[in-house]
Amino acid sequence: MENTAEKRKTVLSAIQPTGIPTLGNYLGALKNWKNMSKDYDCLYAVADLHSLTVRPEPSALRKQTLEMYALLLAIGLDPQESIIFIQSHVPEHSQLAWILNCCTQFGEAARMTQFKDKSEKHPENINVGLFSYPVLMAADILLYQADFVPVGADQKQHLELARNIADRFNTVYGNTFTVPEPFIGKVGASIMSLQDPVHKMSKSDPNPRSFISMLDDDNVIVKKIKSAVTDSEAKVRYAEGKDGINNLMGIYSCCTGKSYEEIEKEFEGKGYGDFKAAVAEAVVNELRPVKEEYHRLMSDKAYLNECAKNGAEKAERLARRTLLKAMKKTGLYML
Ligand code: ATP
Ligand code: LTN
Repeated sequence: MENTAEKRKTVLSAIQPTGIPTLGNYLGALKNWKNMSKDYDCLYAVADLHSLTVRPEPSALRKQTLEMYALLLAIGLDPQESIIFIQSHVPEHSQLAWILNCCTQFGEAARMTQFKDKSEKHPENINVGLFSYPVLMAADILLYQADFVPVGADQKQHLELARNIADRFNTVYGNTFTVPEPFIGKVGASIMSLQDPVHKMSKSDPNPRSFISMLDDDNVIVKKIKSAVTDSEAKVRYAEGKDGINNLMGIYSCCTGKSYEEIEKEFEGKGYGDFKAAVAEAVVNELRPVKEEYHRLMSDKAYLNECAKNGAEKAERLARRTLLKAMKKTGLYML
């Protein structure tokens, strides 16, 4: 007989409230969050503590945190089904992060490419938070004994570090944490800039034509895709050296579910103009319901606050259990 009582696996992920997410964030991460919410016990957080590493203007951080929370609901995450919360509302994250800081080697944190990139880009503010950023991320994950962590390809190194920290803690103090696996979707894992398709699409790119924001108007989306960089071959096919077309094919594939082969067939004998028009239409159709729902939710702040409060309470119940276990194992004196 099938064992229906088998425990479902746990999924955790988080996104920083550093601005309206891009199509890259959506196809690389958020869309998988939604897909996984049916089959797993999912927790999704707005990582506001992580955003402090770039010292945002306080009123902007406050506003963007609520906006990001609303967007998570707008993409179709159901607060009854998944636990959706704001990281700083669950103090256990910071508490476990300190314990894990003491299980992380300086050298391994110094190897993180995101730390090196961000330090280079912002030499005026290389703070210790930026350095221990991935340790807080490990705490987010390990607190909930997460089995899978859906993220874009750029987060793989941070996930590797979280696994090493979990392993080390388990070896030194005895089995405490589940060692998490990254879940990186194949096609959307790295959506590239529309203007410079060898670099990832990023919401902090100074050129707004390089990215599509999830809340861009339909006509803006069409314009941005029309002006996307391509090549001179004028043939829709996935191949090395055709970064612009490969990227648009990836976007089209994520939005329509079609394979690269099917896309090549569909556009056989057609030019880039037709292809770009189809990509734009697919993206517009994909984002339209999300935008509508987002604007509806943003006009009901009381509902959003209520959901965030319930989410934090549910998350804290789980987090507390793991934190106490870790505290006990490390020898902290407990009453
Ligand atoms: P920023 O560009 O402002 O530094 P970001 O756009 O990378 O930030 P994050 O909040 O750091 O956004 O990432 C949220 C999630 O989106 C992560 O899982 C990350 O891997 C994923 N992601 C970010 N950019 C892309 C992209 N271009 N393609 C696919 N996934 C992405
Ligand atoms: N650093 C992540 C955001 C993040 C995260 C997490 C992702 C914070 N905590 C825990 C997965 C699991 C990023 O996407 N830039």
